[in-house]
Amino acid sequence: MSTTIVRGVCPHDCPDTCAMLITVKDGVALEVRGDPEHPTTAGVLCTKVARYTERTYHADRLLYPQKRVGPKGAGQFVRISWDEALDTIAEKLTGIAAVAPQALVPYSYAGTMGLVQGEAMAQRFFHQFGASLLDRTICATAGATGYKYTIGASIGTDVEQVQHARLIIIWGSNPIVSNLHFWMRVQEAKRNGARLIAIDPYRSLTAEKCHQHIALLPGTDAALALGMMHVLIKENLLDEDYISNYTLGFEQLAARAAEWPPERSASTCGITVEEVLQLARDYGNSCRRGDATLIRLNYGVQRVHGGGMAVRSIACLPALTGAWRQPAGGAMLSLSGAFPKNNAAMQRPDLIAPGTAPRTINMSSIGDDLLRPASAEFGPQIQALIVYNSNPVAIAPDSDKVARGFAREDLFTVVLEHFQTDTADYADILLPATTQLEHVDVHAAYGHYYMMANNAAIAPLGESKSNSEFFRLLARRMHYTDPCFSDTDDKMAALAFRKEDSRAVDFDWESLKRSGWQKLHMPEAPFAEGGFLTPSGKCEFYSGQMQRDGLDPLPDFIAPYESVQSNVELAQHFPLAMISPPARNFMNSTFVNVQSLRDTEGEPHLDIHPADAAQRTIQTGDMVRIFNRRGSMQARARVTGKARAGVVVGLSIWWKKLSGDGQNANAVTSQKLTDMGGGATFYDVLVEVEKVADLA
Ligand SMILES: Nc1nc2c(c(=O)[nH]1)N[C@H]1C(S)=C(S)[C@@H](COP(=O)(O)OP(=O)(O)OC[C@H]3O[C@@H](n4cnc5c(=O)[nH]c(N)nc54)[C@H](O)[C@@H]3O)O[C@H]1N2
Ligand SMILES: Nc1nc2c(c(=O)[nH]1)N[C@H]1C(S)=C(S)[C@@H](COP(=O)(O)OP(=O)(O)OC[C@H]3O[C@@H](n4cnc5c(=O)[nH]c(N)nc54)[C@H](O)[C@@H]3O)O[C@H]1N2
Ligand code: SF4
Ligand SMILES: [Mo]
Repeated sequence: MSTTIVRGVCPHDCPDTCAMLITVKDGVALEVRGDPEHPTTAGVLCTKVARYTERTYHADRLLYPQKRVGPKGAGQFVRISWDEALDTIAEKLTGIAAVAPQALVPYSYAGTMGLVQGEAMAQRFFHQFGASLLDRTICATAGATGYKYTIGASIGTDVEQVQHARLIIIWGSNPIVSNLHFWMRVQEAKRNGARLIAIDPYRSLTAEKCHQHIALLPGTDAALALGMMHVLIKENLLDEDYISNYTLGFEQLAARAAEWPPERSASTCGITVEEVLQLARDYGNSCRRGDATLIRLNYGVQRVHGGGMAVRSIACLPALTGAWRQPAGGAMLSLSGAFPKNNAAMQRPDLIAPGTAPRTINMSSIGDDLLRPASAEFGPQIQALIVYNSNPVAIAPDSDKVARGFAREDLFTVVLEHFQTDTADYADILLPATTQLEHVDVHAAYGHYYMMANNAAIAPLGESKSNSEFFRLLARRMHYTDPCFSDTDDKMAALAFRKEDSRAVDFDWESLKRSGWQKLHMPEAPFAEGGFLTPSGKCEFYSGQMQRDGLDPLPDFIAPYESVQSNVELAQHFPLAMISPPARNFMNSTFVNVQSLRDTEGEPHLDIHPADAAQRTIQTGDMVRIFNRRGSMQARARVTGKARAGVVVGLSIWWKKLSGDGQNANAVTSQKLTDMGGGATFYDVLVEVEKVADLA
């Protein structure tokens, strides 16, 4: 057989959504490459996904259905047939449906970002069943909500403009790790003379390569943005014309900003007054010169109590200075709101029985909810979980509670996976899922404006089945008759975007499959002349909607739940803030089991500032225990100024069972939620660190 090249898409939860070319020979995928023709991929895949064939053909791939034989969590399984697996699940779920359908809960996130293998056939199934709904808050909802109140939708500067920017503020983002193709354009801007400023408690790989690094305390970004506003207003570094035409509530905002002189901002953020002043002046003057001035704010700022307000406060800045006028200026968080997704057709919420309103479970507090008994408020106890595209035992906060919940003997758990993850160890039925090389899918993106098609490159390995095929088969077992349960993956993909929307007017699935990608129709500079998607059509410094939602209608600083300044009592016992952002060679917990990538990361590390280490007589190479009242984990210390004083950094997310003590950073994170959007607060944590005797 000859060699063929198949067009695919990287499925991972990464803004870049790269176009892949898969070389296939005799039914075997030999190699994946970045498509050189795709404008943002530009022929480059990150090191992780360049290893996609190593992951796909990994010796540990799950290849057939299994059922549990040992205790929950021990990971002992025996092979069964698909028929037995489906019969067992259907029988169990039929019993639950008869009593309390909401006792079934889906648990899924973005293991694949595909719209077909994500929430299409799966949601149809859960809606027909009457299962609980899942609020998918684990990553981005706080920031998305804060941005929406201010800008109106997740839309921002087109990444294809970034090379023209003259000043780029990289705010709570580590693009060398998490947004490589944006970084490639930042490099081009830098070669053209752009200045780069990183705002991050950690001297990340990215911060290291910027001209300036402002190392503020975690969870204090809104205070910095308010201090900047104070200076911009006081020194009249504003675009008054832009403000009067395209914004709402400047007077109220100015009154609020007046409360934030640079001294207050600096002391809240743990930085110098000079840093606040200089940042505001650099930003304001750059805009005033008419230089394209871009803020790449990212999810790093919003995994804390005031995460929504942090994003909202930062998102006000480009409207104050008119930075949106330039195509390469403005702000980017997520661009996903530009895609006219047809969720109603894909997910069929109309299948929910009329007159019923299933409850919503927040995925960020699944630990508590799994341990919660039935009550009038909560409804039925959770009796069954179907987990796909996620690894909650490793990635959800307050992991000890999550694991205790998953260990409940009376809980029935189905896990669809590529590998026997920490979560899979708790499954009653463990099912083999296909990878992106083995199924069809259609993708939106959140770091560029292209609709993307993934063709199946190879046949499913072993007896693996796609998520959509599993839910189709289960629907048949449950005797669901709606014709939508027979839709093929191609039929669903063809429904993905609304062609009535001018941005996707020429979307055609068959031609997208052939071409691989197609750009949405978007203006070059989305808000150059206003046109915000808020109720007023303006950038809302003052948000009436927030007031109606019971929130402060103006930007404000909301202190972390856990910090030395905000929780003095707790800080006496646990004086160090801990953050656990992504390690370069992992994708959340995906790829941790790929040997070559794990070898590069080595083992779990904790970066600690020399002053904090000295107080605890910790040296580089010591094994340390990181703990608080929720739990503890061990890691190898690296004494380094990369971590600012008072903050320790444990790059993540390790599989618990592949780290020394069977724990990871989520042993110490909490289930408290953000100020808006119900998001997780992974970077709002106080811990203590001590040296442990190293038996290794
Ligand atoms: N290689 C790799 N790439 C990834 C991922 C991965 O796991 N590995 N994960 C993907 C996913 S799901 C997501 S959501 C994105 C996340 O990627 P980003 O949006 O970039 O967010 P984080 O990685 O959470 O944090 C980015 C930076 O914010 C810093 N930070 C932490 N707390 C604060 C704070 O309070 N304020 C400020 N200013 N900075 C803070 C961290 O030190 C980190 O350097 O990356 C995606 N890309
Ligand atoms: N401490 C700490 N915890 C965090 C974070 C942090 O920064 N620090 N980041 C948080 C963030 S931003 C996020 S987005 C979450 C991510 O958490 P998750 O969404 O759970 O992401 P992954 O850990 O990558 O797990 C995805 C799983 O889906 C599986 N998978 C992939 N494709 C398919 C498929 O087609 N079918 C099926 N059935 N399975 C598939 C993969 O094998 C993998 O095990 O983690 C959060 N947890
Ligand atoms: S993880 Fe991101 S950078 Fe890497 S190939 Fe996928 S989309 Fe591209
Ligand atoms: Mo995420």
